[in-house]
Amino acid sequence: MAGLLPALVAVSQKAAEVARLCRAEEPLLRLRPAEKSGPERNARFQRDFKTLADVLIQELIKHDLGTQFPELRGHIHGEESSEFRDAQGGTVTVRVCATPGDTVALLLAVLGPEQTRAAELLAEAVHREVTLGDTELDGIDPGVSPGDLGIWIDPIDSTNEFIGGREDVAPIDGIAPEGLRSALVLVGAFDRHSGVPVLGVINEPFFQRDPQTHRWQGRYHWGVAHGDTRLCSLSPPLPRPRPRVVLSRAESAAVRGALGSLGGGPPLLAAGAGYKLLCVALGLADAFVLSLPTTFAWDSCAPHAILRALGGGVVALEGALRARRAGGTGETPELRYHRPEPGQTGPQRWANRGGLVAFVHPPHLRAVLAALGELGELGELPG
Ligand code: 2IP
Ligand code: CA
Ligand code: CA
Repeated sequence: MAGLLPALVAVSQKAAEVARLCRAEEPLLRLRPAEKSGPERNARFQRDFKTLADVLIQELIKHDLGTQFPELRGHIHGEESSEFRDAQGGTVTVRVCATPGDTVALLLAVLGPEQTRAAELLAEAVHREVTLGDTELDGIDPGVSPGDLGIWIDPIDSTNEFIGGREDVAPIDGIAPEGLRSALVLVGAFDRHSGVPVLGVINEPFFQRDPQTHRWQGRYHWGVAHGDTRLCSLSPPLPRPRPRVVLSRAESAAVRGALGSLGGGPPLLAAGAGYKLLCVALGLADAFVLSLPTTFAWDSCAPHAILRALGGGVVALEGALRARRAGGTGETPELRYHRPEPGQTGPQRWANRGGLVAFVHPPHLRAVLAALGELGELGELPG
């Protein structure tokens, strides 16, 4: 079905524009984030927050895709609930209304009447038509019907870095360890029946700053992996002889040490699950390993489709190590996105509970599993 990929890219561009607006305009910078609690909170952080940008971006993506592709309605999922606390402590369901004026009125219910300028700026961005100057996208037919797909949205990945807003974090070996750079918009499509990711868009709203205007400029990447079709805006990176690994700061010393022993240098540390997955797609790292259950379907679906388009993939670490111990020699099964985890509630239904390994070149996956297999035998891996 032609048209879906450009639509995914267009919504990611609109989302990126809203994210940039929230960091650029004084009335929006002053909006306070809401703290997540109970099952909504990610255990990765002591305190977990969402901003109005997270909720509004998710709703605009749902709205725009559902309007263009009615077959997708009811199958567009995302990290956030559409509820946001209003100025009085009540809840408002955030959505894109029929007219900009109605959206302003709804946003004012969340923000309070004194925030008219903020509400207007946001509504204007949400209702704006996005035109893509990317004609290459129009000719791409992934050969799959929207009626067979589901969507996972992470409206802003690395919300903590988005809120912190550090602008001038120097990259180490090409990888930004933290800061705004790691805040990304992730939109992925998976096959409703098999759960395999087939289309992915990663948008970097804060890729670089224009030296003249100092405004942030973004960029995006896309991938298609369906049947025998493999298409990507990126070229497959050249493999290093020994894999360089990127890790979360939350990873244990044992895991860091085992992966450092692969010979590709000490693991690089970076914020943002999506950003680390992107680093692998860009070839800045050969593998992203996560031994903790702190990512979710919305974090990995879009980058996973791009990694598949490049010839790689994302596997569950725990399952891959188990298969390796059992002497499995075949391909390691990859993460799927269509079925909630039985017995779990809330976001935990969609957690990548067995951790993950993301790679482009299968020999790197095997090297990582061999290094961590020994740790697992020593009982030093969580789970
Ligand atoms: C988070 C975000 C964090 C990541 C965590 C994700 O998503 O990407 O940065 O932790 O796993 O769930 P880390 O930075 O240690 O990799 P969000 O910001 O959307 O909650
Ligand atoms: Ca996320
Ligand atoms: Ca998020």
